[in-house]
Amino acid sequence: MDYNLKEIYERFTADGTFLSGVTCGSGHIHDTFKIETAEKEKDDFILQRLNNKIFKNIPELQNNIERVTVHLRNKLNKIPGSDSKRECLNLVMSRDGKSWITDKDGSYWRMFLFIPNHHSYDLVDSPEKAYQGGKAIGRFQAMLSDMPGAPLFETIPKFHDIESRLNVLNTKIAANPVGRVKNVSKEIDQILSRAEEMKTILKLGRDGKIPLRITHNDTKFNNILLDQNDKALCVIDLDTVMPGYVHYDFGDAIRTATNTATEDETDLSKVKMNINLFKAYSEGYLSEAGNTLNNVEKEYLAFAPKLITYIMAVRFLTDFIDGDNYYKIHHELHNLQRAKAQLKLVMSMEEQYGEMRKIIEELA
Ligand code: ADP
Ligand code: GN1
Ligand code: MG
Repeated sequence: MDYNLKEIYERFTADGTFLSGVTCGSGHIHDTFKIETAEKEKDDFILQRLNNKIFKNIPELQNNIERVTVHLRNKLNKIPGSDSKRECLNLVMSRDGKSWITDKDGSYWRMFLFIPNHHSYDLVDSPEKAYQGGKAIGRFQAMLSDMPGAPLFETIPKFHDIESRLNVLNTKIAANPVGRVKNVSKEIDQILSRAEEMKTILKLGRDGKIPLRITHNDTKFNNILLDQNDKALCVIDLDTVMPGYVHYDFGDAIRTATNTATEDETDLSKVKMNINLFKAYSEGYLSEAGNTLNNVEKEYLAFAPKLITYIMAVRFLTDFIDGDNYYKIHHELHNLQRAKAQLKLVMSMEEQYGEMRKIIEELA
C-alpha cells in the first residue's frame, strides 16, 4: 500500500523538512517507516501506521505509552550522564495536541524520534550482547516498578493467558475454517500434551505467590536496541506494556536471544537454545532486576522461556488453522513453519531445563 508519508508527517509537530520515508524493521504487526529530514543536524523520525484490528483501542494504548515514557524520561533525567532522547522512546505530538492522528481512511498513525546509531538484532551471536539485552529489560522493569497512578490499560486482554490461548486454539480446531487441521495433527498433539504444565505461572499468580507488575510483554530481542558499542540502550515497541508477570518478559527475551536459528527456521535441526546465551542474559537481567523480585518469581524464571516459546507455538498454529488473520506472513505455510520452529525450541529447552534451573539458582 502506498501512503502519502509526507502529508502524514506534516500533521505532527516535528522540526525538519520531510526528505524521504522508507519501510523499516521486521515487526509482524505495524507498518513502520523511517522518515529522514532534509537538514543534517535535525532529528529523523519513526512513523508507524498502527494495526487497529489487533489493538482495538488506540487512544488508550497511546495513553499507556505516554505515561510510561514520561515516567522513564523523568527518571533518566535525574541520572547524571543519561540521555533521555536515546534511552527511552520519545513521542512526537500531532498539531492538534495528541500523540496520534487518523488519516482519511481511518488508519491510526504515531511518530517517535528516531534513535540514531543503534543496533537491533534478530539473532544474538555473543554472550556480551545477550548480557546487555538482559540489563536493558531488567532496568526497564525496575524503573517502572514505582510508576504512580491507576494500572495500565490492557491493550490486548489475556495476552499471555495460556488457558485463554488454548481455548481459542481448541475452538479454531473444532471450527477448522480453512480445512488445515488435518495437516497439523502432530503439532496439535505436541501442544496439548504439554498444556497442564504450562498453566504453572497463571496458577502461581492466582495463588498470590507472584505479583502482577508493569511488564513489557513483547521482549523479542529486536525490541531491545543496543548502542553503537553494543551496550544496552533502549527498549522499544511499547504497545503491550501493561500488567503482567516478570516471567513473560524474561521468557520472551530468552526465546529470541538464545535461539541458534530464526523464529521461522525451516531446517529444524538448526533450532536450539544456546545455554551460554541463557546464562549471559540471566546475569544481565538479574544484575538490574534481581533486588525487586521475590523468591518465587526467581525460582520460576527458568521455567518462563518454555512457557513463552510454547505460547508462541500455540499462537502461530492458531493463526495458521484460522487462515492467517493475525500475523504478517510472507508465504502460505509461514505460520506453520513458525509454529514448528517454536515447538522445536521448546523441546531444546526441555532437554536443558536442569542446567537452566541450576544457572538461575546460582545467580539468584
Ligand atoms: P513492530 O510492532 O511492528 O515490531 P516496532 O515498534 O518494533 O514495530 O518497530 C519496528 C522496527 O522499527 C524496530 O524493530 C526498529 O528497528 C525500528 N524502530 C522502532 N522505533 C524506533 C526508534 N524510535 N528509533 C529507531 N528505530 C526504531
Ligand atoms: C509480534 O510486533 P512484534 O513483531 O514485535 C507479537 C508478539 C510476538 C511476536 C512474535 C502485539 O511482535 O506477541 O511475540 O510478534 N505482537 C503482538 O515474533 O501480537
Ligand atoms: Mg517490534
